Amino acid sequence: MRLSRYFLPVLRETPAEAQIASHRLMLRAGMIKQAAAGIYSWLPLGYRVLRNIERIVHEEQQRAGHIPLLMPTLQPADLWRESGRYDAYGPEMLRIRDRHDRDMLYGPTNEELITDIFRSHVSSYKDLPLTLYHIQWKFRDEVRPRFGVMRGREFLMKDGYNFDLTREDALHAYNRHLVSYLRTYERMGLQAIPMRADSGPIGGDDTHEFLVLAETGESEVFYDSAITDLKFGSRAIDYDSHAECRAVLEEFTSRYARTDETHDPALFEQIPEERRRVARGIEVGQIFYFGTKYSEPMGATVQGPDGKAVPVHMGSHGIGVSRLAGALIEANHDERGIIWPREVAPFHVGIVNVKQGDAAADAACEGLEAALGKAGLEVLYDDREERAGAKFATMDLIGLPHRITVGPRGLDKGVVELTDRRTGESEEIKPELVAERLTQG
Ligand code: P5A
Repeated sequence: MRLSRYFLPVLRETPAEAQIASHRLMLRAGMIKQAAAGIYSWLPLGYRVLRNIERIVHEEQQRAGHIPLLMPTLQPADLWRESGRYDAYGPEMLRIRDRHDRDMLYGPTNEELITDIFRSHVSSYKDLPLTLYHIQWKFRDEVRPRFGVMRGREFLMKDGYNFDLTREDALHAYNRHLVSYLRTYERMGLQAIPMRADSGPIGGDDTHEFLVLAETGESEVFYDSAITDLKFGSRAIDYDSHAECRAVLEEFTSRYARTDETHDPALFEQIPEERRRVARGIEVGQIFYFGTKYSEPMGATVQGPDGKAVPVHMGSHGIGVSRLAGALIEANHDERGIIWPREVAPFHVGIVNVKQGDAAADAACEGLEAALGKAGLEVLYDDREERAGAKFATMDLIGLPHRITVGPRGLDKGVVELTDRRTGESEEIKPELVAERLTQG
């Protein structure tokens, strides 16, 4: 992509309304634009990041055997009357009436809609287990939308729903989600710690929130510091194995880690003092087991092996896809801007031509752009008639993992400069070796 032909509305000034780094940087880097309180347009650079987050979420969901579908954002109120949540949900729900005076709502979550799909089409235990998920916009009329996409009113969520014959199978689905979430966040370069939490309006007994530690997080958390040493890594796991998934759950939730809603000071004090931590965290996901809370009132039953109809056991599982864009920046930035982990970066590498219009520099940049593209890398080439300093500042701000600086002085020696955004380290390298270097490992 040539920057001169792209749409990257970078802001020079720090926007006054932004209180935290990620919000500030997303606005300054031209990733988002507020449309109304808590409602954002995703500009091209931000949209690329959002798509990358979605891609990882889709891949990891499907690796765990979950099936994608797409449900609408608007839902009929009647389904929520069946579950009893229509009145219970309160003012966070955006209620709409259509021209025929039918009560509708913009979905804050989809337990009712998916249960309706299930009961219409599944009637035998032989079709279980089943987990369906989608990535779709939600609306919650939050009292205090803030921090940009972190607490939006309209926000993108991955929400999945499992249907199982028995409580034991549904708990396996819960454990399987815990494992797949650990993998998902780690792939994005984030450590998200599962913490025992409160189930709120979704309901149920068992629930864990996944929190990314950050000073600007909205939740207060209490944990044993030993938990931060746990790494899921890329270990192979059989998602169908109850024992393997349970073992991971036990490994990652044996130590004390709780949000303020479930914090138990007496238990906390049993941890050696030097390991006790009180900190803040960003909630990037939550998993629930709620048994027959929806299936019973809504009549989502299957015929069991003995021929009797039984309500299915369910759970739901959410990842804050749009919030993750903010959380990733909170965890990865410095005073000059964003530092994207490679897997979610909007482009892998930026090319800065320090002397636009110089025949040799232009030709070298174009050659690099073509070679890197051919090697499967996504390239942003800053070909604007701009001062080198301004180009460097833009690259630092938008945080691409690698920068290649091309100028006549280097080219005279047959080299360009390759800079790592995170470490700031630079090396001189022959242009023809760059693609190989960046695709190794
Ligand atoms: C699980 C999926 C649910 O809604 N029903 C379907 C369950 N869970 S949840 O915890 O309420 O939301 C899941 C994740 O969505 C993100 N999130 C938000 N992101 C941005 N702005 C908001 N206002 C917002 N509210 C929730 C969080 O990451 C949360 O963990």
